[in-house]
Parts: sequence; C-alpha cells; structure tokens
Amino acid sequence: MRGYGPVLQTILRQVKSQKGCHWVLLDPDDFSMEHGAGIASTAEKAGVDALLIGGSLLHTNHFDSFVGAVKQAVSIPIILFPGDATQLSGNADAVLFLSLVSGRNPVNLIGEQVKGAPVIKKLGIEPVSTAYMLVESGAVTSVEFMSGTRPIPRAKPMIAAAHALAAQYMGMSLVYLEAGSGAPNTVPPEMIRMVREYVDIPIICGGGIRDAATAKEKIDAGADIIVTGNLLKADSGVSAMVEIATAVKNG
Ligand code: 1GP
Repeated sequence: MRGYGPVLQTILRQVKSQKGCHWVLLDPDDFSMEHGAGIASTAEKAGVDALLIGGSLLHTNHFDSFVGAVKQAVSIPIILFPGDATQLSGNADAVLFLSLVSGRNPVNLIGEQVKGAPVIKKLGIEPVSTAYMLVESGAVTSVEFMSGTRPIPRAKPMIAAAHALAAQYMGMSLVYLEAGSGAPNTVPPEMIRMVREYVDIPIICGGGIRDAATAKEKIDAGADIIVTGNLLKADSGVSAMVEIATAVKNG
C-alpha cells in the first residue's frame, strides 16, 4: 500500500475485517490527564479501536502532556482531531488531516492545512487525509459556529454523496460525516446509505451518538467507524461506551 502510513493501514485492515469500528474522542478540556488516561485504558479493554484527541476550541494548557499521558496508557492508535493548526503534538501516532469540504471557508479548506503541514512533518506524525463534512443536526454546533460554514441539509443526502465523491476523487482517504459534538439529531441513515453508494473510502460518522442502538443504526446504514465523545461526560458514560464498542464490533 504505497503512500499509506501504518495508522491508515491499521484503519483499513480493521474496517475490512470488522462489522464496524468504534473510536472515542477525548477533549482535553473535559478531563485531567489521569482521568483521560484511565478512560483510554478502559476504552482499549472494551475493544475501542482508536482514540481521537481534540476539540473545536481548546483552552487547556496541558494539550501536549495530555496526549502523552493517553499514549502511555494504551497501545491502540492515538489520532489527533484538530480544530485548527495549533492542536498538534508529537506524542500522537497520527492526525486526521481534515479539510472541511462541506463548507466554503478557505481557512478550513486549505488555510489551516498550510500552517499545519510543515509542523506535522517536523513532528513526524502521520497525516491521514480526511474529508470533513458537517451535517445539519437541529442546533448550531461549535464547529458550525467556529468555522462560519453552513452544514449540509439533513434531507439532502445527494449533496452529501456528491461532496464525498469529489473528496475521494481528490485523493482523500476517509470521509467524516459530522453532526457535531452533542448534536440533538445524529446523521440520518438515508444520508449514510447514499454516501456509501457513491464512495469506496471508509465512512466515519459522529455527533450525538449516545447508545448502542444508534451506533448500530449508523453501521447498518454503511458507516465503517462511529465516533463517540460527549457521552463520557455523563455518569453512565463509561458503561455506555463499553456497550457501544461491543455492539459495533459484533453487529
Ligand atoms: C464530535 O463526532 C464527534 O466531533 C463526537 O460527537 O461528542 O456528540 O459524541 P459527540
């Protein structure tokens, strides 16, 4: 697989061999290093396939050491999920090299990428080219507000499919259908199905997924990887995460 780094190769292998994959997003603003490392370790034991670290607007001053603490605690891939070019750390294995293709804001399409690319090279972490697509969720999400872009209408699956296909034709490795963190409504299955019809690259789906049934609905519609983040803030969060990891893997 020429040009594919080890993390992308692992992702592609898991996508091929499992019914579905589950990634957990840790926002360093929400957890201490110890708490984050503890959740990461529980996630790995539950069968979570990779950890994302990042947020739309980070105000923590422990980002780099947080990534390091999580990395020490687990052996599954640690993948950065940066809101902008400042959220980079050499303690990670890879970074989702995101372009917000559903929007028309050049800063999120190419500007932050130009700032981040030389830093990523210097840090020696693997960039995984990812088409990031924001989907209308019934509320204005942080990423919508911060990027100043409009999400794809929920009832327009063909618009999503066309964006995803264009991204695949541009050589992107993954497509991420994002309802937004804490979204009241998740990405509609009809939209996932339509995107699945049009692209071969793995589909990631996240935003508002809080239980195993919803996670399974996304996988059954054609998503390869589901992401959960916010649910960890609830008291029952860790047990919900474990349930989702089991459901997603075994179908
Ligand atoms: C957000 O898709 C992720 O970028 C996860 O969303 O926090 O709502 O689980 P939640």
